[in-house]
Amino acid sequence: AALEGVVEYRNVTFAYPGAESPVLSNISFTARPGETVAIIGSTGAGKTSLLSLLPRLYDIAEGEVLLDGVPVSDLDRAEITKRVAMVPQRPYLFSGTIEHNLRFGKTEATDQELWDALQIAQGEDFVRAKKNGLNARIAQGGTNVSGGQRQRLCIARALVTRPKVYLFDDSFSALDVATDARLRAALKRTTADATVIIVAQRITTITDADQILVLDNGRIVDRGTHEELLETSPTYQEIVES
Ligand code: DGT
Ligand code: MG
Repeated sequence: AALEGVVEYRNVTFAYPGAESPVLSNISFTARPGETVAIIGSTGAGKTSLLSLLPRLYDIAEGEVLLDGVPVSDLDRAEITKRVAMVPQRPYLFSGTIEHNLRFGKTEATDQELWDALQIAQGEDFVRAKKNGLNARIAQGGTNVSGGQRQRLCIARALVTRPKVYLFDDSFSALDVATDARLRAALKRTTADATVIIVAQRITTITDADQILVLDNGRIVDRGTHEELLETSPTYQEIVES
């Protein structure tokens, strides 16, 4: 049971290179396979920074980020990427075909696997509607697809890599409520055995998370399930009401 995708942050404090004060202070939580941990908090709270420490986009000064019990600082990025897929807040597409964009980092996937990923990501219909399907061209930066389509292609790209850990950074915000709900229902089936960490703006996206971390100014100020936080967390109540 060595490589299952257990994520643990242990007393993590992090400052950007050259910055004076930390953007994250004393962050501790564990996310296990089969669980969804959601992170919520106002803009600038440190949600993206927190996620970025797992794929080692930055190294930390204090505390530990562990993947299956091993500090990520002892793993190389390629090794982490095999197990962890991050859908970034500003999903990036590069110039090339849709197939090209979906296979990024996973050349051995079959076409059927690409279509399966698109189906889960609610991207199948718009790709089928294109004359060239998977061979349709994407312009540099994905400027010829909508923001929501871009998000769905980037979610499909993550699914193609079949990771143990999924990091979704506000990945559902450009979707309408109905598409968001369909996508998450499909994701839930597919990622049932994976570890899922979701940053979200919309409360409905995270009400069924196993644990919600309320992040404020770089600190976890409250944690619990949706029901628990409604009872105990004024900060969470404020977010729910906003
Ligand atoms: P969002 O996406 O607007 O909801 O905000 P968060 O919660 O994702 O916040 P985050 O992690 O992007 O930013 C937290 C703080 O860190 C904020 O004061 C801006 C700062 N920050 C973010 N990225 C960088 C960076 O690349 N360099 C430096 N020096 N500071 C950064
Ligand atoms: Mg962010």
